Amino acid sequence: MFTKVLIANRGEIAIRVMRACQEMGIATVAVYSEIDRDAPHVRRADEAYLLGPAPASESYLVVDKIIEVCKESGAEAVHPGYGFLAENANFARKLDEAGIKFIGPPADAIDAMGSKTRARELMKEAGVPIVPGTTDPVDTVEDARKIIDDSIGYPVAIKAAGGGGGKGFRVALEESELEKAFEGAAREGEKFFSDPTVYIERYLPDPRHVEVQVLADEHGNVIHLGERDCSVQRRHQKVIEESPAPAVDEKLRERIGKIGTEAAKAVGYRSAGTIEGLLQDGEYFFLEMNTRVQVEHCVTEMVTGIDIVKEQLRIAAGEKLSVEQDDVRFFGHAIECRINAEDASKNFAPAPGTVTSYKEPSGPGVRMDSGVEPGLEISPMYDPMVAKMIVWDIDREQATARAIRALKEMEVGGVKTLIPFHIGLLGTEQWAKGETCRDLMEDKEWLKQFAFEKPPAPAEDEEAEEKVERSYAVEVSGRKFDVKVIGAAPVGVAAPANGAGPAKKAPKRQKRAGGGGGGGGDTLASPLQGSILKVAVEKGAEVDEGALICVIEAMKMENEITAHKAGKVEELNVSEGGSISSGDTIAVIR
Ligand code: MV4
Repeated sequence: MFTKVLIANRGEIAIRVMRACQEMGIATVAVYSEIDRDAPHVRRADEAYLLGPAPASESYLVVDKIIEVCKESGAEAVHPGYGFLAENANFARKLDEAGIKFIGPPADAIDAMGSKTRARELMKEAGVPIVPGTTDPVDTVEDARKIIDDSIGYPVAIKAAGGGGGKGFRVALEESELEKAFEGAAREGEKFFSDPTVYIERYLPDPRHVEVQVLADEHGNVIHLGERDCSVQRRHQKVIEESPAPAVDEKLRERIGKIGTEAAKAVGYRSAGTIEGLLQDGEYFFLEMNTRVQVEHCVTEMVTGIDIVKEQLRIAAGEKLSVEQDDVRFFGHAIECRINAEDASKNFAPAPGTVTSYKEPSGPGVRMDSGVEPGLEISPMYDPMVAKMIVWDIDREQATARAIRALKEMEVGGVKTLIPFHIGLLGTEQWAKGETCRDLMEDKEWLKQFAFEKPPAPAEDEEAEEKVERSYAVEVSGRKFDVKVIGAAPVGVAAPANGAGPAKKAPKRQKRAGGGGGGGGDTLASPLQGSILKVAVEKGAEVDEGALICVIEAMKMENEITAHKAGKVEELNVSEGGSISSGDTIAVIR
């Protein structure tokens, strides 16, 4: 087994992987972007390294930088999580060339399944049922019209070959809608995957989204862990997933499971993967394969007791699967609710912001996978998922009741989340009957009830305010170290905006002291010694509390210094390129 693994991801999935590593005695290496310096996944790892600026294209997606960190830290393998580089065959190949194990499938399997047309062709050859339609790309609208008239018939789904998960997916119910659908899918394919190629499927009017989890090792063992139903979606993104699927009985489970293992064998698969499909009137059709661990893998873990991430680690290390098909048992029912920072009443619009308070539910049968804590910003730069709540109980009805109970225990302050939506949806008759709930997800009037009057109130955090222990993150040659500074908090000292939790409370403390007539209430002093990289305001400017004043570089780390209060910048003692000592006055704000 590996001794050290790098996790090339952030948030809840990075933490999920680290938990598995820790239980297996594997040391963990985190990577992070500049805005994630103080993120929970960074603190949880044994070591952490800076990748670059906040945009993923400059940090979490930089292949060479991640390989460099592997070499520097001595990590023998990389777990990509989901998203980012998880389905990037080039990344898998480059790791291979560098002698580092990719904890995922072979690059060729990623390629084969990445092209949805090639995947359909391969599956057809392997005898896996696909949604009727083309396996070759369709070049023009005229070609499409002919193919549909000759064989498929309306309605049709036009899908981008490079797509997946609903990106580049359009529907044409009749011929008059074809041109618009074709061009829309091609445009989206070009935008998201640099590939305008599209293919055509018969559009199924009301299918269920049913997928099967597979595991394959390099010793020829391929097993399935049953199915998940992910029919509750918005904008083609899943919001609730469950296992077992309400519409699947034991016989169908066996059939779908076999489709899954056959599909995996057909591409020489290894690691954990998911075969997604549509179920309509008892007929099951292959849709696409996700060659990664998925967000919703947890519901399968809850009903089988098998730790999918640990199996991935074993497989990548060349070991055998820890279970055989006959050992796999399904017990009870699990439901996952994605707690996104979104406003269900506004067409599920992302609602990024700072999480001011955070309380997780607990009690019997509740699992929380999350990467947030109070003070953390849900950045518009990344996925808006705050947490996943997974519950287990003996049957669907009781699991539903447990989910609603747990959702009511949960509190997320500062940002709008899907918590009220989940409570509402799980309480409907449609959900109780095991319907797809598509009518509800598209019902604007019904969704209106989940509007927030105002953003959830920030919580008072008096206890933290009293703390005089301050944690700083320092980076030495790009590697992160946590330094604890213990003592009385100096009055009027600015907190670096990206410093650790308690330090952020400094402005509040300072306000109090100022109120007591202690002077210095207007003075923003430097918390550290360093050089001025950037000055963001001019003398005389009106600033809001928290506005960026300047950036101080210290120990190779950029520290954003923000206004400790709102007001006018009456004095400004910093200039770009200059240096500053700890305690020096940066600005006076009145
Ligand atoms: C379909 C479909 C109907 N016919 N393909 C693709 C991505 C996935 N997220 C949803 N996808 C669909 N593909 C054909 N040929 C309908 C959907 C679909 C869906 C399927 C099952 C349950 C809920 C759904 C919500 C939206 C779209």
